[in-house]
Amino acid sequence: MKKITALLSSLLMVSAITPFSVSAADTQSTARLYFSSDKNVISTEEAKAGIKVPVSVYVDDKSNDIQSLTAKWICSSEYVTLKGITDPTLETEAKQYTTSLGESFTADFTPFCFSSIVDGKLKANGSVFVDESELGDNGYTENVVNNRLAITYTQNLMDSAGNEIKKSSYLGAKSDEFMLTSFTAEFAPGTPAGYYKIEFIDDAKNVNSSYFNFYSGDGKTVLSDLVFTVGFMRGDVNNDGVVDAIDASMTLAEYASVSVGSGNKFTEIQQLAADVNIDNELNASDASSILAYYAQVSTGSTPSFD
Ligand SMILES: [Ca+2]
Ligand SMILES: [Ca+2]
Repeated sequence: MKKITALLSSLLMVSAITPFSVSAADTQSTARLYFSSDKNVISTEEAKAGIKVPVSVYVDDKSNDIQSLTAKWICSSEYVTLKGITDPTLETEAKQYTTSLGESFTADFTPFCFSSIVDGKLKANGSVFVDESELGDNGYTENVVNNRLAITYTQNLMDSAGNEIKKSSYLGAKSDEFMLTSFTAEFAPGTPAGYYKIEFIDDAKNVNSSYFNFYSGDGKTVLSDLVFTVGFMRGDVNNDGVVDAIDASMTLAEYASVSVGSGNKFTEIQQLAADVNIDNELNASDASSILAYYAQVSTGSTPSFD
């Protein structure tokens, strides 16, 4: 146990430092595509009955430099179906919206971040286009066969001289105040316990990739996948509703026990909950990730296992 405690404290030191590390000033354009879902943990009961989970797609464009973007994503599980992608040009009932800057506007279609407010009204300055092979019935992608969805935007706001207007085309003060699109992840009745991932397709050499075009500089693309858990909470090994140092310690103890041939003591569900890097193995890096996650929670930053 002494050895484990020592290991744990060295892990704690490493993980406590990591969240605070600041990289050198980056002159590159940077942007991150990510999913947002109110619900990432699905209970055994919910999975038994089947459940529809709404998911939104956002872009965090720190450099405010994206000219166009394509986002494509997939879920490879047979238990999950992606459907109902929101078409930004689809007309709905007119509604009143307010941005973080306090500007009010009326929109008769879902506001998305590649928009702007002109004369108090929402104007879409993006367009939706997809590869011919990906076209769905509604002119946007809903490729049910491959369980893959995609959406593409370009900005094309011009001033009176016909020059492209830069850095003015997002709705709101930041790019990720309004979503790019939304869809539904449908979990089939009887979905078993486990991890379920919705992943951005990111093979840059493949035409079916997610990518950004930037106004200037070399763009850096960050794609953050979405992980659902069914029947447990990721990292919560003792199932007390929180992820903390106890979970990390238990994971390390289990790893040590297996390493010295004393056998596996975790239940199947605990094994899943502890395998936070989802590689079907339990080791010190899982314990370290759990601790790092706990450190992020403790410092008030948004925690992430990825
Ligand atoms: Ca716990
Ligand atoms: Ca692992």
